[in-house]
Amino acid sequence: MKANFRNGIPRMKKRVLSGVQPSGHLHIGNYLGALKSWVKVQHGYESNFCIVDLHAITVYQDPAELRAKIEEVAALFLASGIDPDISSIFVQSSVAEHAELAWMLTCVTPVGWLQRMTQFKAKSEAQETIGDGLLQYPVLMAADILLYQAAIVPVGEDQSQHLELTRDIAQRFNSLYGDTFTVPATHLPSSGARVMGLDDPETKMSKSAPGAGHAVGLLDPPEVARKKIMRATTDSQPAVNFESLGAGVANLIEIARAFEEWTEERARAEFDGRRYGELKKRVADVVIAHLEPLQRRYREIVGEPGYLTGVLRDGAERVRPVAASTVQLAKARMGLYV
Ligand code: AQP
Repeated sequence: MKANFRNGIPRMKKRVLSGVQPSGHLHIGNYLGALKSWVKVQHGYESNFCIVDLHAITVYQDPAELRAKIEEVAALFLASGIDPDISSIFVQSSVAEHAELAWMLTCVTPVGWLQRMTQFKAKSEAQETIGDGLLQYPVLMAADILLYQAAIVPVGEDQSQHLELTRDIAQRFNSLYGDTFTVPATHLPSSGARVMGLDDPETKMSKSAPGAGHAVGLLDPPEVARKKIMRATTDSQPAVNFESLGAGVANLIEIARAFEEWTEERARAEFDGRRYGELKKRVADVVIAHLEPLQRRYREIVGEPGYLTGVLRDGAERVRPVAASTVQLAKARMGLYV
């Protein structure tokens, strides 16, 4: 493939950047909203996927648990099908330029833009004292993306507002200091972009939400996953009616659709008229059929001494030159001493 150049940095393919916080155990929402898309896009783009530990510490994390979760998330990237021979998998804090660029971007970001973020409002409500990091979270996210001049960012729908802000920050920087950053596009999956909690279909499925029946974890044993799905909140109707789907039933159908990549017609044929007990049983079968091979691969990966450490080290080494070039360029554009 012919190389092209942007600001003197050689490019072979357009880039993708996305990440997951090691802030809890990953769930099927993280998989359907993000990881599943990453596995697809990695074949057409130069792909960088990171474990965003600097984002996770915007709320308190137990240090020993954080370390373990970073490794768990990295192993789940691989078990989901991210191929380390074609994609770079790395830990955000291993590449110092993320924090360096974040500071430069903080200085061009009006505080009002950050105070409007719905995630900031929701997460700060639960805190006794609101750390500045929670407010700055989307600026760090913008740095993650702009550092690699990413053209697309595959995420779940909850991150759309942060992506919009990333574009605003890139455009503001480019207009103040000259063309520096690629303005990235959001890439949402056609189904599974917003998986809702099983216990409360009005709230997004989330790693950090309390409640044993809230989320199906990617590492939940099959019988645990089945029990959670069988207990999912539905409504008082007896059977599925596509003309008036309640939120809980719609969520269960969406989960099965997203795993199986069914069209709406196929989903209708599968579920219309089914009693809720049957619907749940079928959805549980679908979810378990996808989780079992993923969990097998996960066990193989964590059972191979040194493998994960090597993948993360190689990934960080691969992305560092691009990160360093972008930071040098941004510093030069701003008049900092280079
Ligand atoms: N419920 C969801 N449905 C679809 N996609 C989702 N994502 C998260 N929840 C859902 C997508 O998963 C990726 C990684 O998310 P994150 O780690 O950056 O944090 P988040 O978006 O805040 O996800 P959580 O699970 O709710 O974590 P906590 O509780 O720690 O905040 C992103 O692409 C996200 O869109």
